Amino acid sequence: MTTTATDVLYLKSYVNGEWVEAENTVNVINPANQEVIATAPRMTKEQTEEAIQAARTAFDEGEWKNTTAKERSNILHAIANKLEERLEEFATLETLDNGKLYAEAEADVQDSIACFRYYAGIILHPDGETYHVPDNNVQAMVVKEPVGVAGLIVPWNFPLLMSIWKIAPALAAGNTIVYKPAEVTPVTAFKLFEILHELNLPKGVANMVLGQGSIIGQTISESNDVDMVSFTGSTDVGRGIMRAAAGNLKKISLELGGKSPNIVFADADLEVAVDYGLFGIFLGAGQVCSSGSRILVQDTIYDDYVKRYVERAEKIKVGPGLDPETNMGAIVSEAQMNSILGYIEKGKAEGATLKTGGYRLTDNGLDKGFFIAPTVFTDVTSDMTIVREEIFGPVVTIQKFSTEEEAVRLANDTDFGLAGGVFSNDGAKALRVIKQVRAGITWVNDYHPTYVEAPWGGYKQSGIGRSLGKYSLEEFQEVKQINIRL
Ligand code: TAP
Repeated sequence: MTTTATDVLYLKSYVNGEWVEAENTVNVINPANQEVIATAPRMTKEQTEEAIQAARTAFDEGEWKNTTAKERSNILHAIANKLEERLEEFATLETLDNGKLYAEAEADVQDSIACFRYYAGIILHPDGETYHVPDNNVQAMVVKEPVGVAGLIVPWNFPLLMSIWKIAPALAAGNTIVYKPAEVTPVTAFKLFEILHELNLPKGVANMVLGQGSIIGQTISESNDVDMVSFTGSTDVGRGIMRAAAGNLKKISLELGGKSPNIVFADADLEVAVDYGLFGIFLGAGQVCSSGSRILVQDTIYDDYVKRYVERAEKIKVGPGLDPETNMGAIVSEAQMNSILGYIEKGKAEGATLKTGGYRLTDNGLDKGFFIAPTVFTDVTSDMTIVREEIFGPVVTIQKFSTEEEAVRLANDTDFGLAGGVFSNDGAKALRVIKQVRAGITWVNDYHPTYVEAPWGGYKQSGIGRSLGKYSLEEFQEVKQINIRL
């Protein structure tokens, strides 16, 4: 396997069944070495509006919404099959584009395939209802229908997987889509649309617009011709989308940021808790919405936990994602790296103890890429910036608690509510505590596994609505009552 890209790819957008270019382009770089791997068009507001119109016409006048569930299921299976044939190509490109480990990218492609197959299956399940009304001469029922034109806006941390989490249920439900990947990671999006093009989806059903969020994402969110927006990204942009969506009261689904607690009780298996404490934050170099970025450890084992944790963090080998020796990959962009380094400086300035890491790595050939050493802070207080704000990088804080009540209070002392973990060998206590954690995605004696069958999303400022499972399909559906006089 090579560790660099060979050919520069020339990406295009995809509108109404045609490949489309733009006047301006932007270079897409490999964050492990800053080599240009692709050039991508920067579409304009007008071009975005054309894509929206294509989706609108395809929904209102095209045959798509009258396809049977079985026909759409077959298309999703066909996409999954093609992705499977090209798994290595997709995983390699994802690694080059995003900086993550090849093994992580490979798992993302496998999860993407599973997601297409899941929605190909679930769309065939009975989903209507009948209900009783106080009139025997009326047959009453509920049916599900597509929402219409769905705008799908995704971030750069799981470029392919976050896209598929939206595209699969949106198409399964019979919507037409206008999809915008993050500008820094558009490569696998383009490759996915090669597959959709080969499969001859009806014109206008699936449109992809490459470029800047402030133009394309904003246009989609404001458009009166878009019926819903499904967004994954930062809480601030999510707030803006909610405001923009108010124009035509479009349906919204927001998967936003997190600052998730990972609680370790003294009766936990310490090695397991350290393992998952590390995996919880250093997977994807901490650029994961559900990262366990606040570890809370019971006072009687605190010193031991911190010692073992720091020793293990210092053994993590950071490097290019395609190098099989690497345990943690690059930061996605220079801007993101600088933002993380800024948080580290704030942590130091506000009085936290930096136990390890805290700097950009430049030795051993890493100087051309964006790499940060795994970083651990202790002696933190709940009012510190590094405890309150999502850093989205390989930076963890380890805080001490003494009682169960204090653990719950600290865990919930955040504006976010995306994820959380509890480590304990007392099953009743673990369940009691996890039930009190105000978050949508939780684990006991585990961290991060994600199942396509299960709802994914947050409480509080971590979002509105749920991805995955039957829940996501429902996000992309309207519910209609039909009453028939007999
Ligand atoms: P954002 O900056 O919010 O960007 C997400 C997407 O929104 C990108 O495609 C971006 O475009 C676009 N965007 C930017 N400005 C916009 C606007 N005014 N209107 C509409 N769209 C706009 O987030 P990010 O930095 O890519 O990703 C990191 C964040 O995503 C973190 O907060 C993380 O927690 C969150 N995240 C959450 C989840 C879940 S499931 N909750 C999963 C992954 C990530 P460009 O960047 O291309 O300009």
